Amino acid sequence: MLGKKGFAAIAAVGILLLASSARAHTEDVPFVADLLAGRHMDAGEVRVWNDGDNLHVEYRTIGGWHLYETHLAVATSLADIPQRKGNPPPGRFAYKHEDLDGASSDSYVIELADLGADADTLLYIAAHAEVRGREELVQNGGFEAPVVTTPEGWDIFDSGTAGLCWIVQWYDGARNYGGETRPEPAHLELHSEANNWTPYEGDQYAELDADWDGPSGALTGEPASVEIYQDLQTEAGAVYTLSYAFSPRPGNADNVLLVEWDGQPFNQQHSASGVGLSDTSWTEFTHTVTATSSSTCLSFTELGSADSLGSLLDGVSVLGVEEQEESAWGDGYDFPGKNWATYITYTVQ
Ligand SMILES: [Ca+2]
Ligand SMILES: [Ca+2]
Ligand SMILES: [Ca+2]
Repeated sequence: MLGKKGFAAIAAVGILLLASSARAHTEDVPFVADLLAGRHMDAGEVRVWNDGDNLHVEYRTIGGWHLYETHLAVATSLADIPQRKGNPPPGRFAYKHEDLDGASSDSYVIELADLGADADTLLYIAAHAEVRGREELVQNGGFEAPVVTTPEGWDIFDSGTAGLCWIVQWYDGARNYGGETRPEPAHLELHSEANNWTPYEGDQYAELDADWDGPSGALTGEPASVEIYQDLQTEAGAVYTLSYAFSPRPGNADNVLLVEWDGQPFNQQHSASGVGLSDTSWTEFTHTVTATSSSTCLSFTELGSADSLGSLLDGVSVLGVEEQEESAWGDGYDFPGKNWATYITYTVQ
């Protein structure tokens, strides 16, 4: 049972939440909601902010998604967003742009006075878009998560770490080395600014001959080659574009990367020496692959000698070949009807 202290704590949390939701949003630091296509695909974002006179709503797409139409409803109560039995028909929204022809952004500027809104007014915003794009099947293909924070610019992460998304298994090599036993679960090694080497994309990439004890550990040269994989949701018979970037580790002679897509016979090996390199040397590979079932395992394995130094991998992507047409909504709260449309709430500052 909650005592007085419990209620006081809840009240304090409520005040904190109100305070944070009322934090000033600007064009540089807008309120941001995901733009979800077909309910679950991340197609971009909806950004909301206001100046003294106007509400600004901006759609932005990412990753090969494009805008064809946008429809926007803004009201001071949920009931004032057009709905039929709790289903919002975008065609009846007050604001619309229907000739966007594949744009990657679209903006609305609406006078706050027209909305009957001033400071502290809570607005209900239904941001809908018709988009076309290709779904990305790989999660964390750029190895941007988890973020490396060590001063050495590299770190190891257990298979199963939140955000890592890849399953990691040790590959080959001894279970004992230097008086130590190989740790479980296996680790994936991520680099951010290690040795000032350049990622293929973003800020981080992976090394597939990893490490047992991390940047503060005493072991060097331990056998730490890994296989990493994801089981992708595919469609039997569907064709996909698989791409990734490989670099030898600078200074390391023996880097051998095996790529396997189990939906069809596919087995690709890349090897290169990093001797003489002072920075990464990325090569992007692109293959057309076919799925044979509803689940396809995509895996990358270090086949070089297991000694903590090996292949570097970044920019892993699997895209559907065909563009899909989808409805998309700024992700927030569900409308009451039997639909997956969502609305955002935003407090005017
Ligand atoms: Ca990356
Ligand atoms: Ca080590
Ligand atoms: Ca190696």
